[in-house]
Amino acid sequence: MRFTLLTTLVAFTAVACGGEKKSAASQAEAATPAPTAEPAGAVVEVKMTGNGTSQASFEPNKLTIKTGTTVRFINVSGGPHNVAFYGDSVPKGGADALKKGMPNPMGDLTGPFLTQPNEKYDVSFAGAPAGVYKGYCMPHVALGMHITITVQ
Ligand SMILES: [Cu+2]
Repeated sequence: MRFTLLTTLVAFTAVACGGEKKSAASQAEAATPAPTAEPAGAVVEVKMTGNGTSQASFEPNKLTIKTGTTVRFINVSGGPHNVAFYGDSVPKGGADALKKGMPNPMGDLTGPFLTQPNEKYDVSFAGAPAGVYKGYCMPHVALGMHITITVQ
């Protein structure tokens, strides 16, 4: 005996759940402007340059600083530029220090794009453990726009 069991019971249960309401108030916090006060410690300037097509670099692209120094990145030419650090390159505790020292991040250890001429971005190395911090510029990483910061 053969039984042909035909159970094509397709149940489309369209459950309309309208219970997720997100408050718009939480988005207002992101618009807080960065403080313009000068940093307390030493400031070292790094220029971000480029010709808009084939060349882009940090100048200098290697520097040695002391813990507590602020590195000021300046958009000189060929922007937009930014500075981001490789999380797996920094010494232990370095990522936590950078998270505090990098205002308005776009992502993990990733500074915002600088689009205006002479726009500046300060990265504070306050509390940063000694070691080597390797960074790059997101728009120009393919052009080799890297930086190595050694904290002593
Ligand atoms: Cu760049």
